[in-house]
Amino acid sequence: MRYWQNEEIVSLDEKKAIQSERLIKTVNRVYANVPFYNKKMKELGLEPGDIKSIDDLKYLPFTTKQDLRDHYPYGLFAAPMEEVVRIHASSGTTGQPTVVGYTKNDIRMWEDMMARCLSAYGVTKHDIIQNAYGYGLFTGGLGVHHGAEHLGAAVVPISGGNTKKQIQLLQEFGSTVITCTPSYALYIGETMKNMGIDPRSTNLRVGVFGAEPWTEEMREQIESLFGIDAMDIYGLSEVLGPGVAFDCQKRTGLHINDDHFVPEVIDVDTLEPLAGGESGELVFTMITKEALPLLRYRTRDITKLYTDKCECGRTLVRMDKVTGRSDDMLIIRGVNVFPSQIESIILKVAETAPHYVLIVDRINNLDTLEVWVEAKEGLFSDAIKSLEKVEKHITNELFSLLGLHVKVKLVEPRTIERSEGKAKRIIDKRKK
Ligand code: DLL
Repeated sequence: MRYWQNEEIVSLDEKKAIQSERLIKTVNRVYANVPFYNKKMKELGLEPGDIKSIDDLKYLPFTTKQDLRDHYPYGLFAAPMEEVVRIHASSGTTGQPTVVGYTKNDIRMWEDMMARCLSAYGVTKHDIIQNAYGYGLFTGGLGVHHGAEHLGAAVVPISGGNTKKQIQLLQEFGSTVITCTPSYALYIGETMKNMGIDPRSTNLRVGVFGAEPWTEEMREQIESLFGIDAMDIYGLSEVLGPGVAFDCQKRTGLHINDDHFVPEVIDVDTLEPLAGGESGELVFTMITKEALPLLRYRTRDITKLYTDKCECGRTLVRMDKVTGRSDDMLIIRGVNVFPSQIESIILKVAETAPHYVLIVDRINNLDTLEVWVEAKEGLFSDAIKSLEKVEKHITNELFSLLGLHVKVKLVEPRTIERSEGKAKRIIDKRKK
């Protein structure tokens, strides 16, 4: 078993001591340097000295994406601009982008966290990493890049898109690792097949996939498509970028780098922290960042935490694979539906391809949900009957999972838009 750092395996007591010391430092830092936190803490009647250990985390104020927007662009920074060496931003489908900053030490910590993830996946300095996450304001490209170099691997900074070139380099550069969104990996594999190239014929052995929710069924499809290990990487720009949490070889949830990012899962209604194993919104407190150490940042990602020991030996707490964001959750006639639930059904159906989109509308004041999913080659040339049979099968499966009647429509191969980054799975016609 390969660990990058000793912090991954410290005892829980040691961990608590490290977290407590770092939290106290951070609280002092934001109280002194960020007027927003100074005001919030005073409103709660809190002084930095009241926070004595990590157990006091629950008394601190929450931070939301809206708070970042209200202080756009640099209002929540806790370091002076002369110490900030990098700025990223998340595009945000609605409203202003969210701007995040890093000092030199922050960048060093980020490199370390990324190297931790890569070594847990079994990547070493002998690997050639084709980095197909987008370079730019998005944290994916540069985040993975620096971590890969720090590990000592050779990184090919191709960025996202340019699929033919990706395939050419996969073949000619002998890349052993690919890093991109899971939906883009599927697209690359599909394009290879269309070009008559066997996706299993390259030197690839590991894929590092994240930046969007993906199911275990999707993992199996990608693994068998390329003949690789498909590993999960989780992160968000407000906390760091890629490198917040990672799959180990045991695959029993993602290890959170909790010596830097302390997680909580809260009940979205009461905002009270939940016990391990209970599902709620993931919240992070960044205890080592200098430029943007947010207190109790509400991610909107829905997951559970596991505190029992992992067989890999790491004592880093684990979280369930993130299968949805609270803002991706559709409420259809009162039933909560996550796109990942639908994905898990569709990907089990042999006659369909793993490309789908959900179309939500409101007709006569009633919410409707249609699932458009691509049929595999050949199904359309068969009798209409077999199309109907597959549609009916998926409808029934979805009904037994969700208790909801969903209209399923099989569409011709290659008619659903492919993604080179984060896939867009939902078209909500109610939001015009
Ligand atoms: O997506 C950072 C990243 C880049 C992670 C490359 C992994 C790989 P944002 O653009 O700020 O940052 O989007 C963060 O994406 O809150 C989740 O909803 C979702 N997300 C990220 N990784 C995963 C994952 C990057 N492995 C948002 N599984 C997060 C599920 C994920 N959802």
